[in-house]
This record gives sequence, structure tokens and C-alpha cells, in this order.
Amino acid sequence: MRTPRSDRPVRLIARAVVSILATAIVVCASSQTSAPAVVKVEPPSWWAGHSINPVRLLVRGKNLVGARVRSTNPAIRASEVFINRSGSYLFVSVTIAGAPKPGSYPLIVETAGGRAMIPFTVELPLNAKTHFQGITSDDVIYLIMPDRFANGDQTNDKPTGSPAAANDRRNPRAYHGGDLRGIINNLQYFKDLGVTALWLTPWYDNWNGVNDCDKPWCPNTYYHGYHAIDYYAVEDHFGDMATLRELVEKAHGLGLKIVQDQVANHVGSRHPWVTDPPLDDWFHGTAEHHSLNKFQNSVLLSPHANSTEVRNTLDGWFNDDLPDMNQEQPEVTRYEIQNALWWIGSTGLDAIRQDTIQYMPREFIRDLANSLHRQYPQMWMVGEVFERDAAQTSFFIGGHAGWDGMDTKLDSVFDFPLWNTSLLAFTNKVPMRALRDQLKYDALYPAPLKITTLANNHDTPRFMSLEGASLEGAMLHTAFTLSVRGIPQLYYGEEIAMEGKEDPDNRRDFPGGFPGDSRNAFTTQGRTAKEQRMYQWTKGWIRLRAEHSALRRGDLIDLFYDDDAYVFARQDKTETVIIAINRAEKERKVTLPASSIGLKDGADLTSLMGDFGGTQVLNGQVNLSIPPKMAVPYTVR
Ligand SMILES: [Ca+2]
Ligand SMILES: [Ca+2]
Ligand SMILES: [Ca+2]
Repeated sequence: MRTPRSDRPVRLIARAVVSILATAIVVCASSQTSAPAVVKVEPPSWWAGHSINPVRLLVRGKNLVGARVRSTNPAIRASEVFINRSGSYLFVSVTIAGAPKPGSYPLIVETAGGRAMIPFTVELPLNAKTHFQGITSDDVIYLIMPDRFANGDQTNDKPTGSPAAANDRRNPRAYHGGDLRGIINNLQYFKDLGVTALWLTPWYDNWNGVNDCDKPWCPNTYYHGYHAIDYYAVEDHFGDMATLRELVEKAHGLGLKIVQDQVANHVGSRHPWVTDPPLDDWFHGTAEHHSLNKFQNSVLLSPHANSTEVRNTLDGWFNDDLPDMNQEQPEVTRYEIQNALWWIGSTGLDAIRQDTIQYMPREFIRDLANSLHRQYPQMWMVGEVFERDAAQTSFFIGGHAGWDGMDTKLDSVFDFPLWNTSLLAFTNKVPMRALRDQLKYDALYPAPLKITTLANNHDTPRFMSLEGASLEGAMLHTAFTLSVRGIPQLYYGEEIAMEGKEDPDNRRDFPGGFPGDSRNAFTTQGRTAKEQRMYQWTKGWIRLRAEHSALRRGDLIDLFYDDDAYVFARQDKTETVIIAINRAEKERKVTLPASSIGLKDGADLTSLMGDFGGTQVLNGQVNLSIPPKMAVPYTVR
């Protein structure tokens, strides 16, 4: 999530609901003898032998003031009950003793008015050998917006109660019908392309309604998933828990990992908490009184920043429509860490992408990362620090302490600085040497191989819609992203050179994914010649990466850089691969210091893609001719 979204029509409604609810609370307080009721339990399940024990349940209900909680089974013990003033929320710690059999272990909540059941189950843990695998630079991540990729189940296109205007393929801000089944149906497509991990934008349940206003961005919906109304449910347009489990299992069966998009910084304004928060300080502020984030992000990096600006950046709402969670409240921290672990444990997913991570306290990032690693040693989380300054992005990656003494333990951050430079270089706006000039700031990172190098994402215009874009430029950008150090991440549709300007135009439906589409770009026959050229190119570079450990894990050594060309080596203990990129309209001759990377006279350089012949090392040097508008990978033998 990059810029504040401009859909802010709900504030007045929220105020009205607050006022109605205040009345309701008075009514409840006057009827103390009403029986307690339980509406929702979060988390609804947990595991024996888990690194978090006791688990803290948040129970939403009614008439909970004065309630006592007891277990119905000695394997489960309830303690530390806290009930909010209005009796609408109850916190209770649940200790799971020993290794009880998986099954139902309900708790009983009792008041003078009666009793109710708190449903709770102990689940059988999923096999850790085949799940929770994490991500390394051996992977290639592919980002999907489920609503826009493929519609595999038309029965969920219009959930009950969802107005027609919310589900309309003609409106780029409405739901289009894409879903988890559509992804399951196309798993072989990813396998054929060669990517190894799928990152899905959030699958939390979002509001099914439609926002209306007199602005150009209305009517709009939360098809993108970033406005959760339930941290413990799957969006009903996308499927359900069973479909999600099926997706993870089938993906794993094909060797594809699943990355969940988590959003701990904020929920949607339609979340029940907004009008009835579990605690007064559950959010930073309220729907009526809160600050708006001014996005002075650099104050989060600076040791000289004043606390007013820092607090605004951490506590301010991303926009009026996105209530900011208060991770300084220990109950919030506990809730969110458990929620992250619950999704992992319940689905078997492999990794997490964390939205807008810098707007949360660094202590929280560290505590979350530590909790993930404690339970799932290979678990991997990448944080969105949407900055073009490597000093800022590197400040948030784990593996080193910042000036504040804090090591966030965060596994990865997206490389927005290099992405930005690559877009500029391959649309001819900066010289090619700018790539090398940006990469020198890898000095700020403890481990450059751990950075996530995005080709693009859902918050930015697609490459083909940038000023100065050409198919050849897009091909070079893709080749560079797939051969430079780090963990590459692609965005759906870029492999067929899809176009799209700013959000939501950059989120068009994948051709062939939807009933009635005039062609099917999932198949060779369904692609245009241009699309097929880009597809084959992308697939070729992904395969090259899979076949050469140096491209995945090797050091990067600069060999040549000027206005139009950049040549670098990727080198590990077993091999050297040289990547030569020339963006100019004519052939480029370059001389490389071969002896500096240990190449001996007589060694052969052979092109690994295309028919570009080879050359030999002579007098410690290599003379290469790089064809116009081309990236050529060479192996050395
Ligand atoms: Ca559907
Ligand atoms: Ca929904
Ligand atoms: Ca925040």
C-alpha cells in the first residue's frame, strides 16, 4: 500500500453508529441479569506444544460484565480474565497442558444472568516438513491480486447481501469475481513459468458493500483486501478456509510456496472494533478523533527527529478509512502475533508479506519476527518499506542493529530503491551506470542476497505504461531483476507485458481468467506475438536462474558500466555467470577485467540464451560485443 486511498465516505456513518452503540450500552448496563452471549472467539483454535502457551483469546459477546470463565476439561486451563467496561469483550488466557487429543475444548462463561459457551478447539499441527518452508534467494515470487487473476467459482461472485454495484467487472474499483479456485485451477501455469512462490494480496474478509460519493473514485469497494473486517476469516468473494487449505496443499504438491499478505498496521473502517473497541486504546485514536499520517517517513530513520513527527508517522491513520492499531498496547501486540501464527499454523503457508511495516513500532516488528521464527524456524517475512532511499529500507531489515540499538529480525525488505532505478534506466531516463551506483548502497545491508528485488507491484504503474517504455525495455528490466542479487518478485501479467497506469488501472483482469473472456493468455495460442515473446523471455530467465546457483546465491561483481551498458558477474564457489546488458540501439563493444574475477587466459565465455556465440579470455581481458537492446548471460568454461 503506497499512497493513501481516497475512499473516505464512511466517517459520518461511523459517527452515527458510535452514537447508536452508546445508547445500546446504556440499555445493556441497565439489564445486568441478561444472559451472557458469545459472538466470536479469536483465535478459535490453537495447538498443543506451541511456543505460545497460554494463548490469549479475545471473545466478543454481550453482557459479559462480571463473567467468570472455566474450562470443561482439565487439559485446558483458563486464567487472567479481563472484561471491558461495556461487557462486549472478554480476554482470557488459555493454557493447554500436555498433549491433549485434537478436538473440541469449549470454555464456559458465567454471570449472574446465566452462562454461554466459548467454542475452542485444539488442532493437530500440520507437517512441518512440507509446510512453513520460508523463502530464500532460490525462489522467484509471483504476486497475484486474487480478485483480478482468475474466476474459478462463479457461485461466490455475488455474496448474499452484496449490492450489484459492488460486483461489476466494468468498474475497476469493484469486485470482478477472481478467487482462490481460479488460482488453484491455474497452478500449472505458474509451474510452467517457473516461479516458485505465490504472494496473494490480503485474503482477510473485507466489507462486501460499496462506497458511494461524488468523487471520481466512487463507487468503490475493498476488492484489494487491505480493509479487513475480520482478521480470522477468508474473504467470501475469494472462497473459504477449506479452499485456502486446498490451495496451499495443491501448491505445495507442485513445489509452489504460498505467501500471505498480512496487514497488522490497520484494519478497515467497517471492522466491528471501530464502533466498539475491545479496549479504549485498542487503536491510536477513534473514528472521530485521530491524526492522519502525514507520511513524513524519513523521521522514522533519523536519530534527530522530534517525537511529534515520529508519533504522527507511527500513530496517524493511513487514511480516515483505516483505523491504526496500537501495538504499544500489549493486548494488541499479543493479538496480532497470535493472528500471524494462527494463519501459518492453520493453513501451512510458507511466508508473510507485511504491509506498511514502517508505520509500526520497531519493537513490534522485532517481537513479531522473533515469534514467527521461534515457532517456525524457516518462516520468512518481507516488509513493505516503500522508499527509494536505501538508508531507509536497510534500516528496517533484520540482521543488524540500527542507531536505536534495535535489530528488527525482519527477514527481508523490498528493494524499492533498485526497482526505481531499474525503471528509470530501462526507460532511458538515467544512464545505465545508475544501476551500479544504486547497488553500491548494498553496503548498508547486512546480507544483500536477502533483499527482495521487485520487478513491480500492484501499487505502481505497469512497466509497459511508463513514459518511454518499450517491449525491449521491459525485457531488459525483467532480465536484470531475475539476474541481480536478491530474491526476485514478479507481478502478475508483466510476463505478458500487460499495460496499466496508476491504481486501479494496473490491476486489470488477467486475460482468459474470467468467464466470457475473448481469449486465454494462459495458453500459447491465446497470446499475441508480443505477449508470447515476453512470456518466453521471462520463462527463459527464470529457468536460467534455476539452473545456475551463481545467479541465485553468488556474489555480484561490477565489470563494466557507462551510459548504455552494465555488465556484472554473479559468482559462487562452483561457477561464474556474466550478465551483459546493452540498452542502446546499436551493438556495444566492451572490455572486461576478466582476471579480476579469477578468469584464466583461454577460458571460454558461451552465451546461455540466444545465439550470440562466445569469446575467450586473452591477456586477462574479455572483449564482448553486446547486441543492441539485449541482455546476454554468459557462462565461463
Ligand atoms: Ca468467483
Ligand atoms: Ca467480504
Ligand atoms: Ca501505525
